[in-house]
Amino acid sequence: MQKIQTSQKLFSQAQKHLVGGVNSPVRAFKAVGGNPLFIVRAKGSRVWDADGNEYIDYVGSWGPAILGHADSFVLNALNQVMKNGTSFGAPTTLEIELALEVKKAYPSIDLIRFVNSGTESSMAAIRLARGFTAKNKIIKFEGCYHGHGDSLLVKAGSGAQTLGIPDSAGVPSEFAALTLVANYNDIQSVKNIFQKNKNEVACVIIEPIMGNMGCILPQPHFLKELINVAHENHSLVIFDEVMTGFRVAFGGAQELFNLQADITCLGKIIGGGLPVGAYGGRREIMEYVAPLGPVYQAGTLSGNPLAMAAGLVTLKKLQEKDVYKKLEEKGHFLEEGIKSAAREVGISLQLNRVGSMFSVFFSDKPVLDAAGALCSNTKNFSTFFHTLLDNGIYTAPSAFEAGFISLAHTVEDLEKTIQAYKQAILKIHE
Ligand code: HOZ
Repeated sequence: MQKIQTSQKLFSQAQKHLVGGVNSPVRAFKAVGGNPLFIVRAKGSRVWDADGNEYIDYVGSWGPAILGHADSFVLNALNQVMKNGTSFGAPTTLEIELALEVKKAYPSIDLIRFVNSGTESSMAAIRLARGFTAKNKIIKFEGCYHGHGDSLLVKAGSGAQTLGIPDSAGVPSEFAALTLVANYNDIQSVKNIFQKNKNEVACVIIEPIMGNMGCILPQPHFLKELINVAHENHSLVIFDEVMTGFRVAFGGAQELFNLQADITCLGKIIGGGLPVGAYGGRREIMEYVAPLGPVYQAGTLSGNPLAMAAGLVTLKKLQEKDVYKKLEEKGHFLEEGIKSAAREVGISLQLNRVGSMFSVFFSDKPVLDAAGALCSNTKNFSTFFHTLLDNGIYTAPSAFEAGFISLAHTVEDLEKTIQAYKQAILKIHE
């Protein structure tokens, strides 16, 4: 076991001043036991904690670090831009440049609005859908997580699921009643809701590939049928691509499955590691947003030059030759290695993966929805997680989060990771 006394001391101090010692609950090690590691430095595929331990990182800042940490092109761009000031609260050319790159990737987006986080983007997208359709109800899917907006903390995944509060206290029941919950990969559940709520549903919001209940893939035709059903009912479809945007393909899940959402939420990668979110869609919908239309949404730091610059460089680098092919190769190598380690140990697991985004579920059945993820064996997850950590592998402290591979992960990193997974699998089956 590695020494973590400094992290422990820092966590004791942090708990005196910060709620639970952390600024986002999923960072706490509550579900796995022990204390969170304090990270002092990150470069490429690695992070280092306050005690000097080095880890191969699959959290990747929960998704943004697709180029690897502290990428030199991103750092150079930030250095240049910050010399001219960090925030003006006024338009800059960088916003136009980043908008153009995003539109290149997403043909479904005519107009875009940059915000500061994925949460902001989904909150605004819901308000826009309600404003545009003049309807109040929304449909979401069990286990999907779209940030911590009131309407969306209903049967939510990610930290809310990990900590056992998928329906948060503090959300008025009157709000929650407007959120109707369907089952992912179950089109009939969506049809039933529309049937019972005729002309009342403003939109369906979905992570087209789930990433907040672990990584769960859509069945063939599910998303296409979802769009058809929603449109037949005069409802909008919001794809929350905060995680999948620029991750599973340059144009996210929409490129991968050749689909177009009415509104798309983005975040994580488009900020290159700085706080950013965005929502965009067809012109006639986006023209409902102020100052063009009656749906109000604003932000002092929205589109600030540092975040725009980091995002711009990141998106430019992602357009270099074979980037997504390389990510797929790395993902495939890791997947095959972990599966073969599991076979050697003689246990069943499901490895769900799209390109560089993956999850392992200890189940002998395919995991296709939140119920499937919850049925997987999470009893020994804590032991599994800590064995990975002891072997130098940093993953999310939750059985319900995806792992992310970056362009900086080397074959040696992946080989070491496979060995660590083998140790962890052995440990929980001793
Ligand atoms: N969407 C991320 C987790 N799936 C956010 C991380 C956090 O909640 O801090």
